[in-house]
Amino acid sequence: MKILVTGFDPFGGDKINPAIEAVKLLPDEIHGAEIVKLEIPTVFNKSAKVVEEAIKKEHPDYVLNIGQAGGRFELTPERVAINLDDGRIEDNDGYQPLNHTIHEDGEPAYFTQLPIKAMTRAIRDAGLPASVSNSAGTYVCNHIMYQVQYMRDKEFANIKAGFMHIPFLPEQVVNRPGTPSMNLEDIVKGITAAIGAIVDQNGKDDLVTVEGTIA
Ligand code: PCA
Repeated sequence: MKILVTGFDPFGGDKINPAIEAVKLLPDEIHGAEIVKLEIPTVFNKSAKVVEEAIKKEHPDYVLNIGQAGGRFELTPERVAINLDDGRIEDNDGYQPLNHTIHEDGEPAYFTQLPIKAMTRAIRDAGLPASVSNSAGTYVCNHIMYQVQYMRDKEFANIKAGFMHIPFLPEQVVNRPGTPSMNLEDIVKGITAAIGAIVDQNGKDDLVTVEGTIA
């Protein structure tokens, strides 16, 4: 089994993005699955082209995109991607779509094929905070999650794909009082546990457990 794991580059004035830092530190093999790591730009559309090329080259069974969600204190596997780009800030190419439909011929939303509850459970079992999230926002993270689902819908039907958000690193919150963070080692541990759950749950339905929050 092969799993393509991507991490975004820094954006929005930060010098570092925990997503690509953590992805770089993942083991090359998790529960017997080969892990292919890829850095992608925090840029609408271009990020999707980079992932599409990697899918064509690597033929992964699973795609897991990782991104930073500054302000969250848990690792949060995402349930759903919506057909909307609405940037609070410009992307790294200076583009800021507002109220923009990603694909006119795409579904309004796509649900992930990843076992998000098993992933959340596995992260919690590793001793780290996690919960299922029901919104990946409307910036480049939701965009890439939606784009990979759209590719799956139109072209790569056999792929299972999804997204996980991760918190800031401690060094990013030094001047952001009251903002949660998680150290890099723990983020890597949490992502590794989540990927382990993807492998273990392969071919089975997701767990039927409570792994979310109220919101
Ligand atoms: N987080 C942003 C985009 C890149 C990243 O790491 C987001 O949540 O949309």
